[in-house]
Amino acid sequence: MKPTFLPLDFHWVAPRTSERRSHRLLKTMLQRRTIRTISDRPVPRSVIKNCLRIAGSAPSGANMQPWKFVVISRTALRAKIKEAAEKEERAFYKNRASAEWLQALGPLGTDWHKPFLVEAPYLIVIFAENFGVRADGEHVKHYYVQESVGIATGFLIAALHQAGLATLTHTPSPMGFLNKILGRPNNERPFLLLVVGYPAVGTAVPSFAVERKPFKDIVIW
Ligand code: IYR
Repeated sequence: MKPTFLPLDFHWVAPRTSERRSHRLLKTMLQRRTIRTISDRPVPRSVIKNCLRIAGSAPSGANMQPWKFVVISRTALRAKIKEAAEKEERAFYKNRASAEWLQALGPLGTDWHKPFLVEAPYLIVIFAENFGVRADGEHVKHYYVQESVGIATGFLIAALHQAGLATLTHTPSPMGFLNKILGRPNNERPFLLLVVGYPAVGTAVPSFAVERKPFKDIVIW
């Protein structure tokens, strides 16, 4: 297909303004924490919608946008997901995880209980489309699926945080049960389960995870 182009709508920002904005954003983003106790306080649907639009604006390989976001607020569905996730997690903590892995998780204080799956007002399951399926059933190749969906998920987490919500990136393993419960086709693979809401009263976070690596350890300039 012959490329066609549109003029870019770029919003120029003075260097001083860039500095100010990046600093403000840094302060906001450094306050983001993964939490594991989430209240049932309702979240405006419109906020979730706007954040999903932000996620869907992420760059992707050949602009294939190989993602699907399944938003779950229905209690019965959340209960089913909790039951299935806890079944996998029980096996994970009991048998599947290596001693080394369990040791790495020690400071997080996690176990197989996942009450947040029914307590949080929203679960968002992010699916990666390994390939696309056209209306006529033809398959469409997707490129850099992991990278693209990872970027979109990063956008989503950052957007929800800036909108004043808290998240938990939950990865029950394996996650195949999500296709079944949510009726998703086999070109879609569960990528991540994002739990969204407000922190429950008294939420605490593991002290070790507050630490971020020093700049010099993460950047080679
Ligand atoms: N999926 C399990 C275990 C787990 C694994 C990692 I890596 C974490 O950073 C946190 C938890 C669970 O959700 O408990």
